Amino acid sequence: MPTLNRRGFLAGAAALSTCVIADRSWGQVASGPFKLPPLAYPADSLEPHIDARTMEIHHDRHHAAYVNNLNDALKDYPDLAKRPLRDILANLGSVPDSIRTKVRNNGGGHANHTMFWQVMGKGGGEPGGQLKAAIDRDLGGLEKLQQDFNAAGLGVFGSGWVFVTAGRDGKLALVQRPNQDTPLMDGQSVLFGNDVWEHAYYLKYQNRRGDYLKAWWNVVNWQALEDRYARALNGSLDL
Ligand code: MN3
Repeated sequence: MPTLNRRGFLAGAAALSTCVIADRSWGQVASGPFKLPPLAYPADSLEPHIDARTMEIHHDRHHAAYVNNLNDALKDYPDLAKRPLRDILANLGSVPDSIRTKVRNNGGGHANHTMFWQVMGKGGGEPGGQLKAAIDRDLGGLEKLQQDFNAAGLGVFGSGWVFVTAGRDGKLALVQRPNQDTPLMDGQSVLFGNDVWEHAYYLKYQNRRGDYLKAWWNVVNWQALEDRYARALNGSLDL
């Protein structure tokens, strides 16, 4: 066993306790009773591409409603409510008929928005490392990805999402989903996605969804995406 000096021990213990706290708070996001995760940055951080008012309403009201409705759907099913959300969504067939649609819509909404806040931030820059290599290999490079992703977002009729999924083998794929559906429902991992519900952009962009889709790339947090990609590869990426 390696000998640790006191400083090494304290640093290790501090790292461990930070880890436990992070895991505990993540547990309340990712398994029930579900909690609304706070935004990790001020609501005006994504200005001018996404305005603060849109972020406040989107997070504090829309996402909060998905969380509340999900907990409400599960209130009479304590065993189900304790399961990780990822597990529930990947096995919607085992959710009782009477609550399945409510769990699909609101569980999907909670998972999608939890991901969404994480993949944004004071953006800029470009993908690097393994992620850049995967984008070049599977999606034809960043420029082609952005074109195809924006076209897919424009092509969602009504409300929905456009996602890039990551397989355990690292392979990336572009997919659309209606409503609050998510590739998690097909057992896939979501690297990132953009919300093309009108509530995500209407205050600033009105009906110009294409302008919103283009502007959104300015707030993509590439470092967060690289971290998510590393977790997808080692099987620890959750929502
Ligand atoms: Mn939304």
